[in-house]
Amino acid sequence: MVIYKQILQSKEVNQKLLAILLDPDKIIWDNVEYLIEKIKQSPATHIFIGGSHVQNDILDELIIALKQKMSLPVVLFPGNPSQISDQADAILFLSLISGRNPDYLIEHQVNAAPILKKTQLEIISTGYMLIESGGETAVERISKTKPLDRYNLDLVLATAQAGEMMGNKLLYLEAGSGAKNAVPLEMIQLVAKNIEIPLIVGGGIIDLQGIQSAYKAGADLVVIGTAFENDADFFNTDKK
Ligand code: 1GP
Repeated sequence: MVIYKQILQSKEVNQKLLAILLDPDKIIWDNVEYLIEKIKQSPATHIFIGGSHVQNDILDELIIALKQKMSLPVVLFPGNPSQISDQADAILFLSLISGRNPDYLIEHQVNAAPILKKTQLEIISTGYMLIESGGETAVERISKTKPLDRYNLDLVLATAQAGEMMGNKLLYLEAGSGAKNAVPLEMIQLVAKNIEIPLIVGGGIIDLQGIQSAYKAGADLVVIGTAFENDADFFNTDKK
């Protein structure tokens, strides 16, 4: 449990973590070297890899390219059980606990378990909570689940606590990739204060201020996908 241990240790000393989310389907292969350079110059501590329709061959190829050029841990963040690659270091073994679709609560996990058993991947069970963010997101569409009401803090907290009690090692508050509104800070604060396990926050964070605010509210790890996808200089504070 090397990667999870590192996350726990960082939390203990209040060292905040940052994951850049790469969607292999959106990668332009001619730009991979450039992208890797930009990731190396960024404050990222982890690479998350995932997407809605990722093909395995691309997945392997991308992770191999990343691993050749950098030492950041590569963590799979799969949309479905086909997105497993032995080339990665770990996988977020997600359970969509905000929803009530059994496929995303247990069915995909049952299908993935025998495949994962044959790999060396570190399995990190993660309670994944989709939060309403002002429009339909890909997670909502694909999982056919409703997000949690962003104003129903009691329900969000109860869900997070149930996720922790079920034995999840991480909790992920997700607004959805490209979300109009990120997870409310008040919600991050409430959940962070009331759970022991590390808290991941992502979706719709579009500036550096947004990252800092999420950290300040209690996020242990922030995920940035779209903003870096749109601008590889996103983390470069000297650019303006
Ligand atoms: C999506 O939380 C991640 O799963 C990242 O979202 O693409 O909006 O940064 P963005």
